[in-house]
Amino acid sequence: MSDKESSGEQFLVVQASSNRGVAAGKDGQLTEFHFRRRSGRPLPGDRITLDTADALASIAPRDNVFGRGDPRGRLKPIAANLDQVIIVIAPQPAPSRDLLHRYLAAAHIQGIRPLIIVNKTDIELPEQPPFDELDGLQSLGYEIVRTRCTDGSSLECLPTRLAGQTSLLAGQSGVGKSSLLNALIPDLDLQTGALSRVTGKGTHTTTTAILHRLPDGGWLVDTPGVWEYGLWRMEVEQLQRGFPEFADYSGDCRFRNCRHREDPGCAVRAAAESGALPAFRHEAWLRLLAEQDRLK
Ligand SMILES: Nc1nc2c(ncn2[C@@H]2O[C@H](COP(=O)(O)OP(=O)(O)OP(=O)(O)O)[C@@H](O)[C@H]2O)c(=O)[nH]1
Ligand SMILES: [Mg+2]
Ligand SMILES: [Zn+2]
Repeated sequence: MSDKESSGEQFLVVQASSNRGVAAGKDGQLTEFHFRRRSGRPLPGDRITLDTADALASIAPRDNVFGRGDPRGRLKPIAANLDQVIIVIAPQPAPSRDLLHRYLAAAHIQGIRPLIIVNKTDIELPEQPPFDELDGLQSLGYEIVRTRCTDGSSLECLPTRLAGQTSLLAGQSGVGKSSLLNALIPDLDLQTGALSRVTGKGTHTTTTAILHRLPDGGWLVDTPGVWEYGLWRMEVEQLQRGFPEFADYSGDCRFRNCRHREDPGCAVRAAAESGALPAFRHEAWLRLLAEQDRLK
C-alpha cells in the first residue's frame, strides 16, 4: 500500500476536466489524478481520496453544488462545497434584465449564501435595473459591496469576508472577476504556474472553474466568464426557494400551491402591491416563472 492509500488522505479538487483533475493535499502539494465516469465525476471543491495509481477512489458527500442551466435546460454543475457565491456585476458590460435575479435564485436554491459585488464604481452607475434595485435588495438583507479595481482601498473589506471560506466568483465576462482575483491573491502567478506544470497545459486555455488559495486561508474559485447565466428546469417549489423573502407572506396565500401570479388571494402579490415587498422582486419572479414554462 502506498502512503496515500494507507493514510486515506483527503485531497481537495482544484480543477477537473472530462477524465483528469488536479487535487491539493493537506500540505498544499498538487497531484494530478484521473477518473472514469463510473467512479463519479469530481467537481472543483470536492474532497476526494485516491488509490495507489492516482485514480479517483471516492468523493465525499457534498454540502452543495453550484451550477447553471445548459442549453437543454439541465443543471450543469460548476463547483461543490461552497460557502458563498460572489455575484459580480458592473455598469460595463451592462447585465441583462434578470442576470442578478437568476444568480441570486441559483445561490439560494443550492443553499449557498450570496454576496453581491458591484465593481467598476469609477464608472457612473446607470439608473436602471439592476442598479436602481440595489437599495431594495439591501433592505431585504442582501449584502452588497461596491468596489473598483483601480482603487485598492475599495477592496480592503473583502479579505475578512473571504478568509477561511470557499467563495466562487460568478458573473458576466468582462465585469472584473480576474481583476478582483489578482488584487486579492498576490501570488496568483505562482499558483497558476504550479498548476500548469502539473497538468502540462497552459493556463490561458482554461475553460473550467479553478480554486485559488487565499492568503488568509480559504479558497477563491474563478469561473470562466459567461455572457448569459441561465437557470435549469425545476419545479415551482424549487424556484420558490430562490426567493426566500416570499416566505414571510406565502403562508397567507389562499392556495397552498399558489404561483403568486394571477392566483386569487395571493399574499405575495398583495405584499408587492402594498410595497411591503419590493415590486421588482415579484416582477422578477414572474419572469423567471415564465422562463421555466419555456424550458418545459
Ligand atoms: N474602469 C474599470 N475597469 C475595470 C475595473 N475592474 C476591471 N476592469 C477592467 O475590465 C476589463 C475586464 O476585466 P477582467 O478582470 O478580465 O474581467 P473578467 O470578469 O475576469 O472577464 P472574463 O474572464 O472574460 O470572465 C479589463 O480591461 C479590466 O482592466 C474597475 O474597477 N474599473
Ligand atoms: Mg476572467
Ligand atoms: Zn401567492
